[in-house]
Amino acid sequence: MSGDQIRLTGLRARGRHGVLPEERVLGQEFVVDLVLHLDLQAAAATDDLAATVSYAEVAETVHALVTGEPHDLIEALAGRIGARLLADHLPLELVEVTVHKPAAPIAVPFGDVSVTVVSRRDALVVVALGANLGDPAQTLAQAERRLRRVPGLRVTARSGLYETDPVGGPDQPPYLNAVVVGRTRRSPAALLAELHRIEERHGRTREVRWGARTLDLDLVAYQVAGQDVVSDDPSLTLPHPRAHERGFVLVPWAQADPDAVLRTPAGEVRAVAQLAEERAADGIRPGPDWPERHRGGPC
Ligand code: A4P
Ligand code: MG
Repeated sequence: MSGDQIRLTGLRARGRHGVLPEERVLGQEFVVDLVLHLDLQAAAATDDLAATVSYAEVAETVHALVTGEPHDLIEALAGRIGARLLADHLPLELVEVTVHKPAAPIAVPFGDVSVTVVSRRDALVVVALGANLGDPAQTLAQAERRLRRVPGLRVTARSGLYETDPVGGPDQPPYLNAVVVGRTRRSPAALLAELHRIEERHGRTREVRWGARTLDLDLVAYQVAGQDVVSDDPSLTLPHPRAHERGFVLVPWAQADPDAVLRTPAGEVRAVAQLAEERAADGIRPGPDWPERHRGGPC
């Protein structure tokens, strides 16, 4: 975790949470404190609200949940607040929600009672790797190792290497492609920045779109609770707008995760294995084995 945080404390609202009938009728004051963990480096450098989370919006969400549907337990309220904040705000990696109930029905004198529930993001992420210049097998192997070292990303599966005919762009050599699947607490934007950093370490420059390259890393999909996060932002479109029609992504992805699903741009949720089958004849061949890491080599 980066250590960056936003703290929002003392949010007060009347709610009807509790197990006693009078608590449901009369209601009482609840106080919420939040610690939001997220990477604030981009916001600090750019002064751009889009790179962080609006605490005003967060406060309104919390207010609506405290004043809304009653729960028996403040634990449940705290968990609900955490889950909603993670769902609404992709940059959030971890949320600590403390709910105080200072007027709780306790028969002896007391100062305060509170619970703290910690909710963590655990998204599924799919990264497509491609290379057709230099030594593509070594490049993809190094890139895969670098992905394993990205903070907050846990690689859970990788496909084999596939040799694929180039799609689009100028005349160029065949590609080696692969797909890596993992779980992450990082946001899509933070992951894309990590992918770009890995590409740059392999000398990737962006001259010809769809042209030959030492390394291309695309964020193909980012799924929360089994559902694709959708973004039409041109700098980060999710799911990747061409993934559903590209055999060089679909075939390795289906091999790495046979149960994967993908939301197409038309809004249909399709099995990746089936999409892959439809594209399997598009110049996709099993490639070499992943190269062994050689001692003393660059990594
Ligand atoms: N961008 C938007 N959304 C995303 C996303 N989900 N993942 C933006 C990654 N990048 C995303 O990408 C161009 C811009 O797309 C970036 O500024 C990024 O912010 P790029 O990597 O600079 O350029 P590119 O790779 O040429 O474009 P793109 O759109 O990623 O191309 P494709 O569709 O990935 O095609 N044939 C074979 N056989 N194998 C290949 O791997 N790859 C391509 C590239 C063409 N033909 C190929 C292969
Ligand atoms: Mg790309």
